[in-house]
Amino acid sequence: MMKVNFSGINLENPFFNASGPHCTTKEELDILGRSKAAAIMTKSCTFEQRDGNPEPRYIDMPHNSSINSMGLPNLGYKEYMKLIPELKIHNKPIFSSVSGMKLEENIQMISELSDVKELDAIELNLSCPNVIGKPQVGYDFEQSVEVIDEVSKICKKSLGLKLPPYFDFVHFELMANIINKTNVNFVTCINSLGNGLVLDVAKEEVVIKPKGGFGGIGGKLIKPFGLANVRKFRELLKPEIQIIGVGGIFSGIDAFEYILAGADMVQVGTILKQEGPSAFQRLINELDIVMQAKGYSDLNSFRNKLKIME
Ligand code: RRO
Repeated sequence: MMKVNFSGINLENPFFNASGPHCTTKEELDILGRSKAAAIMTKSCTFEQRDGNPEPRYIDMPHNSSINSMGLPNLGYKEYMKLIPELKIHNKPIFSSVSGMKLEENIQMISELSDVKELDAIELNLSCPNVIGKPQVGYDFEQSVEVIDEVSKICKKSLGLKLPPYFDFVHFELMANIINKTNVNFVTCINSLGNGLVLDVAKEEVVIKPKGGFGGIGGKLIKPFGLANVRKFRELLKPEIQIIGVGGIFSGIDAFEYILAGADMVQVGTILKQEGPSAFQRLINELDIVMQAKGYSDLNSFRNKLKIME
């Protein structure tokens, strides 16, 4: 009833984890494997292992939202190359998120990951907001053309791009035109809204340590931007490019909205951090209830069917 075909793979339901919380270590990834998530995504990897930024670097905010400046803590891509075959025991598609500091690193990591036969897809992260001195590639259109061109030449897996949130129609069009000229298979919209600032009024202080308190905002607060990016890219991208929606999905209704706006699959970040992997079963149940109430027997019955006013 909730089956999805994504990049030629059949999945049981449209939910899996966003690259971010609960997907860095083998233990965390195995727990995801045993959950109801339809696929497993690994934390964005870099060339070398990284400890990330100083703590506190993640804080829950009211209204199921969050701020983070993790700074890409991860085991390094070689370790994920070893882990991926072990994760196949869970019999789920495996996505690897890659976030090199330089083009050469992305090329090296993606060409080596392409040879891991148990890996199904690569999500190239063009939108990490939290590495000091490294602007988000997805906001630099010239650099994006170069990276996407080079990477898509050597990637032998289904290739996706994790995009930052865009706010202006001109920028949506610029990025969609770049992507439409390549053989990218999917885009993931959106990463956290970069460089928000959250304050603790009692202490008259910022709530996270890195970057003077500036960090990526995730969760409910950013859902309207996630929906807008999915909707706009669905309008502008070639139909064969699939879309993963992410940003503020806390309920089956949120997931319904993303699919109505055009998403093929959906990911969860903040709710996974706050509720843990049991969230997947709850989300599946809730989406099922919405679909039954509306009389939809599958996701295609309402995907990308959002109405606008004449
Ligand atoms: O690790 C992080 O600080 C981080 C990354 Br790579 C990202 O893409 N998005 C985010 O909110 N945090």
